[in-house]
Amino acid sequence: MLRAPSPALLESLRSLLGPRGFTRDAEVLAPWLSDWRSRYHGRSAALLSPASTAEVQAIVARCSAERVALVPQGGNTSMVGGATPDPDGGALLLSLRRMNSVRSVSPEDNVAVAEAGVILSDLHDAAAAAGRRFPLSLGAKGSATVGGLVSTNAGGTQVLRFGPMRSLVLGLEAVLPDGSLFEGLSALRKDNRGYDLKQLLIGAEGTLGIVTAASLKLVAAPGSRSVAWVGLGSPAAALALLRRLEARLGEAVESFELVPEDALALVLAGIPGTRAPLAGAHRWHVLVESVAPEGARDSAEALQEALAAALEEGLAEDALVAANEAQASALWRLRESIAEAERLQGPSVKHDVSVPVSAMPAFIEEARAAVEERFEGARVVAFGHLGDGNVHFNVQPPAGMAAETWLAGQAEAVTRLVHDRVGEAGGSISAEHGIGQMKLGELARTADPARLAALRAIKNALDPAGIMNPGKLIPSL
Ligand code: FAD
Ligand code: 2HG
Ligand code: ZN
Repeated sequence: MLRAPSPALLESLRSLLGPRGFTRDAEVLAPWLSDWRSRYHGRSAALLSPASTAEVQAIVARCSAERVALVPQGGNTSMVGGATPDPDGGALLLSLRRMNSVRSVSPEDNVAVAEAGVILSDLHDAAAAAGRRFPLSLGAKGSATVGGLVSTNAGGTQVLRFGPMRSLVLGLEAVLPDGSLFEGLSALRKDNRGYDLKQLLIGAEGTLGIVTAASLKLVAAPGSRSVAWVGLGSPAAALALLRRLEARLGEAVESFELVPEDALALVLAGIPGTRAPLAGAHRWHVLVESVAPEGARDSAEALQEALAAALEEGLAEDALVAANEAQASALWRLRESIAEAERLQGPSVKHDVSVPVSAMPAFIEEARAAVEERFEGARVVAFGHLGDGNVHFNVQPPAGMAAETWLAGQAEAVTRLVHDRVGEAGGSISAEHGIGQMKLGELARTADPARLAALRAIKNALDPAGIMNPGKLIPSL
């Protein structure tokens, strides 16, 4: 049974952390008590911001002794309410944002060791300064932290080539729910000492412990990179184009992102300074990024040739290869702003789903038709990581209808329909955002009993008192 923090515990944490590490000021707490989309609102008696692993250990040991819950938080960009405490106010909010140093970058080992609070774009900069690259990126890179990325097993726009966080973490340092320290911060590429504990913590959404630092794989910085925007007729044409480009360019193709015309329209209407990349209209678009190693032929020439061949073969309708870095960034901005443009438009029912890559084109078309037929006026915006078999299948209310009313009445049924289709296609209801609090019910409804039993058994073994991020990821019995 969890308990609310006692005045004595709060006082002991205040003196442990000092004024920079402990606050009960409602104004300071407010932005961290709601999620990025403002779908969830919680309360907490205090915000704890430790500056070191030792402080995290002391916090966890004290909270564990008193059975007080902790909600770990990084940049608070979760798409599933994973970092928002419950409204009952019983849990303390534990921010890792002050633990933001890149402890080391080793170009020889191709490894960076970064604390949990390091912001992704700062990690990119630190790797670049050493002539290396951390090959994971996403639209929230200016706020999302290493701890949050590890704990959600984040994906993003380079999974096609490098995999999600799970393939990029070599080691972790983490405070376990009893306050003990898991010192797994190695740079080893091989380590077979039984169960891989770091892999349990990756994607655990803060339910098994607090990640305090990670050793992360780096790769060589590319000699050149090229970005193209392509207009085409269907998701099936997009997938055919991807396979064609891979045949010609091989592993040089690092990103392949699908953008429907309605998502592009949302961005152009809502995000200042954006403009349409192609002259004509196209039902679907993709953003392609390809690279070339140092000393090799410039990636733009090879991409240009491959796209010219695809245009001739009728796989694409139009294509533009960015002429310079500014144009490349402008194209990426169009893709990375979709989530923000959608948020500005109003609430939608979000689904972050994966199916086998080959099944994705049919899934998009058929699930869209099914939603639009059953929920009159509903608008589907399906975009994202086509090459990974993962799209964000988001459904907006009918134009002119009060969003909150529509959501309260229809959201659950829309989600069931979409997730049932995902199940029929052999897919997953969470490709990269996690379960958080948003998908607890759907995980319980759709997962097989063995999966749920194993999740609960692991949780009980490592966190028997249930103090780590309660109400997230693990459906209760
Ligand atoms: P938070 O939101 O603070 O936390 C996320 C979860 O991790 C919570 O459950 C929290 O309790 C836990 N947690 C945080 N820090 C720790 C820690 N140190 N130890 C233990 N648990 C911890 N995701 C993708 O996968 N791909 C995308 O392309 C993508 N694009 C996005 C674009 C935008 C604009 C936004 C807003 C989000 C996007 N996301 C994407 C969501 C993604 O999950 C987050 O951006 C990121 O992984 C979370 O990092 P964060 O530091 O904000 O974590
Ligand atoms: C992306 O790929 C993010 O842009 C956000 O994962 C997806 O807003 C979404 O649904
Ligand atoms: Zn995504």
